[in-house]
Amino acid sequence: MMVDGTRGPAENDAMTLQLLNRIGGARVASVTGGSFEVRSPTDNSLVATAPASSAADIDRAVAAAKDGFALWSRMPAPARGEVLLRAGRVLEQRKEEIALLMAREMGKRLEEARGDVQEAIDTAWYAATEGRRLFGRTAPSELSSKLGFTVRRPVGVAAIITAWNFPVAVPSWKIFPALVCGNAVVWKPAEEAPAVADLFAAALAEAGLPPGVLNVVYGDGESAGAPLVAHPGISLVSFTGSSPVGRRIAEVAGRTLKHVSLELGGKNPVIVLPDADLDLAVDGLLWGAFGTAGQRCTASSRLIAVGDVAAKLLPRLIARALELRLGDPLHPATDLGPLISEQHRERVHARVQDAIRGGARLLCGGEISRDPRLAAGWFYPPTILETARGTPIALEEVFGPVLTVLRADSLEEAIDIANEVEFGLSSSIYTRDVSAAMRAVERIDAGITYVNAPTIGAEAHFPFGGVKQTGNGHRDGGWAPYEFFSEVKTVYIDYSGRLQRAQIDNRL
Ligand code: UN1
Repeated sequence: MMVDGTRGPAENDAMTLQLLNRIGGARVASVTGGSFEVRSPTDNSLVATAPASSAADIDRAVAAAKDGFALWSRMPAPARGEVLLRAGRVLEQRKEEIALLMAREMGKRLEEARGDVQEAIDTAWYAATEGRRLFGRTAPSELSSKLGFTVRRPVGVAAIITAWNFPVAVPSWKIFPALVCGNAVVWKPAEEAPAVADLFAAALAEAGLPPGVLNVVYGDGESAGAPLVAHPGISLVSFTGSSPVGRRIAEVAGRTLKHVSLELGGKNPVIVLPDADLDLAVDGLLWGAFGTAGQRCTASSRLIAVGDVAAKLLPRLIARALELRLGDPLHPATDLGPLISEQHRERVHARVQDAIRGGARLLCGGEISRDPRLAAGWFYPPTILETARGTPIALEEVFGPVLTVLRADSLEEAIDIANEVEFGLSSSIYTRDVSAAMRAVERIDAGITYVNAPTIGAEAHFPFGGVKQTGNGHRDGGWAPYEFFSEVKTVYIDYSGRLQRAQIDNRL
């Protein structure tokens, strides 16, 4: 592991943002006046203070969203789409500013932060044109002089709760379709990345989104997220985060029959067959496992090496992992920024230590650097472990730069291993054999399968989500969320001028 200079822990008040909730077009402190601090995971400098919101703030935000809904839901969908078009333009102009703040606030490398913002811009273009589609369907009626068709209607106020690891892209996947469909939104961004969320919300306001249509409430899950999900004024909940929290949300929302879309954990496998292009596989594994310091729900966290491929693949992979540089996310030579927090690094490290105690073989990493240039941040080195099937590290999500190596004798066994976790988000296979690739595509239980590409790299116009404990059947991305954020009304128009009875009249 190599090290790049990180900035000292100097605190600069001029760089500290004082955030306020955004409710009904106004920027307001929390009802209690309480706030919390957001510190950079790179150097512990103070990035922002944000309101510590609770149920009273949620009440206000939902009331404002109801007013916003009354106006916004009546605006024609193409006009709503035009606001999203303008939002895309504002995000494009602000791309660098947002990316810089993102890198500072949550520690993602600047290049990746730019990609995060670009994903939101791509989503805005898609959403803008979707305002002119929102297709219904028509079918012939079984009765004469009668027309049947469907239209899509807004649902109401959507609660959107998002994670810190894609603090702009993932909110855009949910907020833009919610808005185009005519819903109003109360958004609780992750407490680890409120400052970048505020820039995102500001872009929408600048684009001309009317007051009350997007309301933003800062705070943690217990104090702000829980009352938001439980609030009777909320009709829809869209959440990206951990599986335990997702289960709680589904339970609470189930009591009042709210619509719920959940995007949860992953333990994403990469199968490498002996015939694979190994240089390509190594490049993909490094990017998939260690990009965003492994803090992606799509991170490649299991390498399943088939047959004799491990002997050639592992030495190359380890040598390249050891070359990766930890450091300041703003420095162009940095490969891995820090983990999000001290507690998270402790959790990641504890899992690695437990795995080693349980018999896993450490191939690289696994130790917190003592380099003074990294002392102020929550850095963790790229770590590769080889372990037996069924061990905790082979089954559970780590959400850090930790790749677990498993061996299989055949493609069939590799697919069985791929499928033996509770999650099913992304997956990948490296091979030159088209039949093997297609067998994997057919048999891997996952929402996404890549062939000869890593498990990360979803594009804005395709559905994104997973099976099993990764979600509840909904998808972000592409055309899928427009189904979730709208409801179908079926319309029958009988212009025969007489009573016509379905299933009874007009029969031969
Ligand atoms: C996530 O990890 O929460 O495909 C989202 C990817 C990104 C999105 C990841 N475009 O990895």
